[in-house]
Amino acid sequence: MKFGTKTIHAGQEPDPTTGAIMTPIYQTSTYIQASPGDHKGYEYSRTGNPTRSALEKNLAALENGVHGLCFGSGLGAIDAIIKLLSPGDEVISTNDLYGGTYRIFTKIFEFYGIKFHFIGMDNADKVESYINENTKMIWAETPTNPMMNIIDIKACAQVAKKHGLLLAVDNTFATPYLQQPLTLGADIVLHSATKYLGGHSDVVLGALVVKNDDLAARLAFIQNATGAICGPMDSFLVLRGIKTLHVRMDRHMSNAKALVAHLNEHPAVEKVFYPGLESHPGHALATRQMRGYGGMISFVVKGDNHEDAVSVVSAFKVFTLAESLGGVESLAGHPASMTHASIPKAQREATGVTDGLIRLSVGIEDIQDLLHDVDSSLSVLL
Ligand code: P1T
Repeated sequence: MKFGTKTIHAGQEPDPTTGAIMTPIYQTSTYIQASPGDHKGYEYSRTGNPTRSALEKNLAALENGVHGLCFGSGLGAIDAIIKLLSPGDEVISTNDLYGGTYRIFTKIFEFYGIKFHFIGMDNADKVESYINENTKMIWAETPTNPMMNIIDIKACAQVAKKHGLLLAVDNTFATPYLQQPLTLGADIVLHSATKYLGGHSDVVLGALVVKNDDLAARLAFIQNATGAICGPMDSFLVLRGIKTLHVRMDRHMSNAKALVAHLNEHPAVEKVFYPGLESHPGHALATRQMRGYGGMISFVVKGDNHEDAVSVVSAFKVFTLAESLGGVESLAGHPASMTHASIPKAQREATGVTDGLIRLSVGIEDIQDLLHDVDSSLSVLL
């Protein structure tokens, strides 16, 4: 099946008992056993639930993987990945990443003896230079949140293979429509399905997809043993959202393209970060690695100061000032004080997350309204 058919059909069969076309919300915690161990494939909903299974199969197909595993949030999924490691193990991670990922690494897992090296991942040789005998994993997020840097998945996968490491890729910003990390050699792909996969800002959910059976079994053990699963209603909402993923992404991207062109010429804007811009350092790589450049844009207001950025994000009328991204509605955020506030100021500024940076999650509204909103909000600075 092609991608736009998989979104609608993969992992989903008409319900065997009623013929219902849509996967039912199996709102049950447990399942009958005729005698101990004699059941129809499900025994307890932490271990497995048919609505969650349909979503897990669907995501495995979209990512060209074999096994999907769903969790109560993107961070719940990240937590499961790091639990593959032991005290003393080391991870090389991009230094430009979602603030909550930085927080779970430094405030939870460092306490359990895992060491993280946060580095710029513009070059796979640089990644390789941080490897020592304790290194077990490379952690990439691409495009990065919020600076829209592009990391070469194939080159990182080669380094990971050479040294026997796992490569985990957070594919939240790209979605499997634009980029399939497993096909490029990654071992684990991670999603905050809260974002584009769900697509309607009505659910929090996380997902992993892998190809390797042993790795899947270890992750399924962690999923069941630590219990950070998602419920059937939330699984249903993400399954429904995914059916329109490819259609939504095309519109997110055409709207983003028009906004980028406009912002790039705007007198109140200092710099625009979008991999579709030819001036973006990751443009050539993004063109090779992705089907399109996505719906996320970051930009710095002229003068790069906190007050001006806050006045602009507070003036939006169609864009809503809010955490999160990837929904049909346009959202604006101020990373320094919102999504990336958990990263120490000096460290976040070193990666470009300055006080004047604004992040836009471009929705699928009419582009004229979005352009008008950006213009009138930026006019407070002119
Ligand atoms: O919010 P949750 O579903 O737990 O997913 C965490 C997460 C993981 N990875 C990336 C790239 C993310 O952007 C996120 C969540 N991000 C936001 C809430 C945000 O506004 O950036």
